[in-house]
Amino acid sequence: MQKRILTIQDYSCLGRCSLTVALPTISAYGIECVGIPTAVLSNHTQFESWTFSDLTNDLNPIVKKWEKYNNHFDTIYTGYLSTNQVDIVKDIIKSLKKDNTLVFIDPAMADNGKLYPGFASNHVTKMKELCLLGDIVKPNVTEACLLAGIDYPTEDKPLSFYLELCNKLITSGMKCIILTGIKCEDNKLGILTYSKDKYDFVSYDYVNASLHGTGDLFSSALASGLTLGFDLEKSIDVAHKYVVKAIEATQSDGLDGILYGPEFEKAIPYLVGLLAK
Ligand code: PXL
Repeated sequence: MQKRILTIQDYSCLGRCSLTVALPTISAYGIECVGIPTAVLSNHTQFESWTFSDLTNDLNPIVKKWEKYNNHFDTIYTGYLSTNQVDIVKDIIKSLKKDNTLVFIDPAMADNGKLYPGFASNHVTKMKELCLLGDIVKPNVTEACLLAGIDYPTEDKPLSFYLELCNKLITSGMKCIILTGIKCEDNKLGILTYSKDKYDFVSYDYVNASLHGTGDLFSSALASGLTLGFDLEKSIDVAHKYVVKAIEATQSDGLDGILYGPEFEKAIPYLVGLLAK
């Protein structure tokens, strides 16, 4: 049966992130991707300046038009949103979600200890409400700290710190956390999966690159793997390998991936090969 993901996030024309990476990545998994653009930006907000065309008033009318058509989604995946869009997106999830719909929330609001430009602290409060609707919430360490009200760690911390961080989020009502970007003492990067009954930690060799858009690339791949029915371990593994391949392609080209994002286009054949195995 053809799988289908609804993803709700912005379209940034320049600088690979959000819908620009979600659509092709989800398609490469053989999944139909229905994307609702929440805004159109000239480029993402890590550039010096940008245009922002707000599509908040289009969100409900778009979904309403689908009422008499096939509006079943295996997964609803949300990413970068404006603060005033969160309540609308919560209602869209509630109206479209069926018993077997996976709700995947990437809070996409902060990195490297800071909120993205344009967000104030009320964005965190709103995003927390959205995370409570998620079957899976995928924050990076900065986002998890903001959601839990814990200071961002400026030095390496033991695994117990991250277990406590995830535990706080689970205690606040979130179902399953996939925490990315954990700096480990042995120069590795870790991913912690934490739900009420268990946790799992995997670490990978550190890839020295901070490209904007890798979080969105990882989320798009992870949501796709889960939609295909892979377990969490396999979904994370495939998504991680795909992101690393994209980072390596960017580095070998010597281009400025920091702003322009990971060259995932070159990693798509590799991803398709992994999925065929
Ligand atoms: O990758 C996250 C993201 C998504 N969308 C926009 C952004 C960012 C990060 O800065 O600016 C518009």
